[in-house]
Amino acid sequence: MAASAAEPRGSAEPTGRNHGLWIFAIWLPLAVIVDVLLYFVYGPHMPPGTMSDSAASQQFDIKVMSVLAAPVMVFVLVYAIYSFVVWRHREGDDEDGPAIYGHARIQATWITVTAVIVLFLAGFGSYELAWPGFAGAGAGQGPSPVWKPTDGTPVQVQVIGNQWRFTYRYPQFGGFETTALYIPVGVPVQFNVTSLDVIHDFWAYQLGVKADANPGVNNVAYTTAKHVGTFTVRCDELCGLWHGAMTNQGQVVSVADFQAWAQQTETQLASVTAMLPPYATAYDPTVVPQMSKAMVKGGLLGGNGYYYPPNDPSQP
Ligand SMILES: [Cu+2]
Repeated sequence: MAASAAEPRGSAEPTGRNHGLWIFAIWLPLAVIVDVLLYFVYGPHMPPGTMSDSAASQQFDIKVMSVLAAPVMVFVLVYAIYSFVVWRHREGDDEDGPAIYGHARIQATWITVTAVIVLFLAGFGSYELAWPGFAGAGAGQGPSPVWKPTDGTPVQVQVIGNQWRFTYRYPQFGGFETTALYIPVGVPVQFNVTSLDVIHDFWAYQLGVKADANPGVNNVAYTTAKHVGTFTVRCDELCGLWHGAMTNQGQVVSVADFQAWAQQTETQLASVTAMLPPYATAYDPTVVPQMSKAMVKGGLLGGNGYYYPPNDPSQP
């Protein structure tokens, strides 16, 4: 009787309720439900879809990160709501809630859980950077890619950024250049991304491909399309007035359709291709004046419509 009278007035939990256990018991089922919904219900609709192996791999990464992040978010919300309900201020109660500071078990749990999550994400992220098929996850790898597709010879597509549109050259088909972008399904594609002026960024959303287009640099990105269809290309680096309009659509088609299109276009554009600079991994527009003199002298320039000069240091 005396003990109960001596108990601090307004003590939060005269019954000794185990708050940690309660919060855990509320959090656990909620976290499991949210994770299952995220992975299995929303997951298949997460960006950027599954049109290519790199896109599918990115969607998987986002699913995994969501499944790891959601329980943390749920814990924050459960803890906040629990605090509002259980530890809210009551009339005549001037005591603080239970202290976390100096609580060894809570501290050890906090450090362990956060360390495991961060270290797992570091390992997972490093591995996924090289995946799928260790071909670099659809990102630009610079001029000498570390990760290359191992299944067959890639179809080469050069992406040329230019204020304000992308054009595409196909070196395996005579190097013709066009504004149309076609790639075959089921075959590795190597995008050689460069620019003629400022920095652009080739972003083929549904393919999960994204690579900076730097003048004078060849930035290589790989992907393998998994099914036919249309994808959107946008410039994703602010590149001037009409940056927002720098977009076009690409097509993933069957291998036979791609071959037919490429061969037909090669024939159709042959006379134009003859006026282009020879295919190179990068072009340097700043050499125009010197080039022009040489080409005028050699009868190369004038009516031939040279569009941009080859990056050939041996030229005068
Ligand atoms: Cu651009």
